[in-house]
Amino acid sequence: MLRRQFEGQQVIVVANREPCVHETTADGIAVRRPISGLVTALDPVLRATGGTWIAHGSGTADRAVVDRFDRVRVDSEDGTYTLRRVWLTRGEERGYYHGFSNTGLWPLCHLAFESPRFTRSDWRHYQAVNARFADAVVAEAQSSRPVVFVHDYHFALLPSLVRERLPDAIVVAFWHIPWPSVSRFARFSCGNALVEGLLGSDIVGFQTPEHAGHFLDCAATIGEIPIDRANGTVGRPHGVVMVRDYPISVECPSRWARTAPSIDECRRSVRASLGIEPDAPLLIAVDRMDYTKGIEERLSAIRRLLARGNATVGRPVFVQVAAPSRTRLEKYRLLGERVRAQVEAINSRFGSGEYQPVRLIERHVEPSEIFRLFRAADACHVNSLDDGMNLVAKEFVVARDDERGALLLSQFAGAARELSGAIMINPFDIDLVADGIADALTLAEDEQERRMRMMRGHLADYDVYRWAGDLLDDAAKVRRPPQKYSPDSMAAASGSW
Ligand code: ADQ
Repeated sequence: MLRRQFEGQQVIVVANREPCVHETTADGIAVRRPISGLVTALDPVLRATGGTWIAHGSGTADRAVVDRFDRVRVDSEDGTYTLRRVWLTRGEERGYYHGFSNTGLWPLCHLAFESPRFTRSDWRHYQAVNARFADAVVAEAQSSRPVVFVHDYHFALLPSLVRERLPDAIVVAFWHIPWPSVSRFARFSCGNALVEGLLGSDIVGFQTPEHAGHFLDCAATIGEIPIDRANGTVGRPHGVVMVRDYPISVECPSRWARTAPSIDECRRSVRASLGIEPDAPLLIAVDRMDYTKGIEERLSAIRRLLARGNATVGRPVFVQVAAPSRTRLEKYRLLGERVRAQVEAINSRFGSGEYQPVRLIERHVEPSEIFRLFRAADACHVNSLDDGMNLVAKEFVVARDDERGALLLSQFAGAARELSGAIMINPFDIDLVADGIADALTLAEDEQERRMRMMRGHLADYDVYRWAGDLLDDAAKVRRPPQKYSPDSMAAASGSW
């Protein structure tokens, strides 16, 4: 559908993270897939539509493989597209990425009780880098009306900057993380610039209706902007902007599940490689090492559970895969140190002989290996304190073609709206999380099957192609002569969507 829909139409994706990174190694240049929910979701979509992905060139060998236009092909059997790299100076990377985006906007948007920090210099870098990426979009555009798909909190200003220079472009912005309430958003004193920047789009997409509602509330505080809440539309000089939720998803069926060994083989080989008993109950967690993911809270709950000596759970093993993330930021380095110390403390208190209750795998793990872990586990635990969606929860469900296994899911992950077959927990209540882990590891087989079947049925209907299809399908309807705002045009536009 995507291929047909966009035949002859140029799709340009803008995202900070590139879909593949070239690194210099002792054996030459190696290609690495970065750890990012955004890349997981978007790469299969761009393979289907073709087009250009514009991203920050962050790998040590990225410059060595591009042509004179800073482009490199991304090839696979499912399709090819172009990666256009934008180079940032150390100062730009520090100010725009580590500073404004990850020390300011990330904690502003996630309710994980970390204070956001904004500085004027980071804000200037953010503005400058958004302008640099707008230059790249204009340079890559082959017509006056490309579809420009702008991703995430790194580029809130970009839609308006593109609109100024390519007024007829179809601009779709997708915000992968939560959008905060008006009162929280007010902590950033130049917030209106972000809202107005995003409103340069034709569509502004969020993960949940709640986030879309918060965004409309923030737009309403600017004044003089006509907003139709019932239809989720905002009138702007270039036309009517649609603001609504498009819950992101994963491939279903998944190529990784299709090519994985049988469940029995995964259970056997994973337990053997971890050196644990063949029938040990296994709980798996897969996260970026980020304070929003509730890793410390999970470890506290595991400690609580082990301290209770719950006989029904036997001798469980908890595998925490934690990919290093944003390690240049002290908050993230300190989190890693605390997590390591917590794991050591739990293992020395509750381990004995060969038995180590917690295994921490702190590195990049290939998707094929992650899927083996999912298939070997009795339960998967997503403990986010706040999360736009959380794809790990959905990956676990698509990995379980045996319709077994229990999902323990934070009520504060966007995925909780859809995956009603999960055991829901409040990650801030350590005792309840400990109860939830025990429940997940002892869930009756017929109940596992009932819940899994329900969630798998949902994901079969709402996979990542459906997400992109819905967004881009709505975008395709914008292929009309640019429409000026009037009360009538707003009603007409919302009716047709
Ligand atoms: P992220 O915060 O990056 O994404 P998430 O949705 O959980 O989070 O996706 C993480 C991805 O990285 C998954 O595909 C997972 O399998 C993979 N991954 C995690 N640890 C890994 C490791 N050690 N090695 C290799 N891969 C690993 C942001 C938002 C989310 C939103 C996504 C997509 O914060 O809320 O779901 O974007 O919109």
